Amino acid sequence: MKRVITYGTFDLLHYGHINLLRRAKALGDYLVVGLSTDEFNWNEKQKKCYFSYEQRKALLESIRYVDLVIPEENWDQKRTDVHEYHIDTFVIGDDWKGHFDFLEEEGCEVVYLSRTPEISTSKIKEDLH
Ligand code: C2G
Repeated sequence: MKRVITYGTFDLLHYGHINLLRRAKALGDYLVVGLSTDEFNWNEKQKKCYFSYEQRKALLESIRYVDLVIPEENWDQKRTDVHEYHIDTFVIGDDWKGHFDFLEEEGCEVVYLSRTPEISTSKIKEDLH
């Protein structure tokens, strides 16, 4: 049983997110998603989400590729999450390339996947505006 983890805000869920989650799941058998809480988003990423944590969690849990959703409350929890959830592989979009290589020290494979071009939550908001 190969276990994979990824993290994100996943606000205004779109096909770029789905492309990431599908490829992340394809790297193993079980996918955990660390979902950024509203507080973490605002305090650490200056993101104000359209959907609340609970709404974003419900959306993610309805995706066939996602097996478990946990809260992402700080930048440091990844080091302990990979042990607590027995993670083999950490995956995230390559906009984060290099940022999480330290997880290899925890015995975790680190994979950066290409982002889906042309789509982002901020682009959706701009276009709708
Ligand atoms: N993503 C993608 N293609 C896009 C948009 C997003 O592949 N067009 C990926 C991102 O690279 C990320 C995931 O989808 O892996 C979630 O994106 P965001 O919700 O923007 O996540 P982010 O704010 O980057 O949070 O600790 C890590 C952070 O919580 C990551």
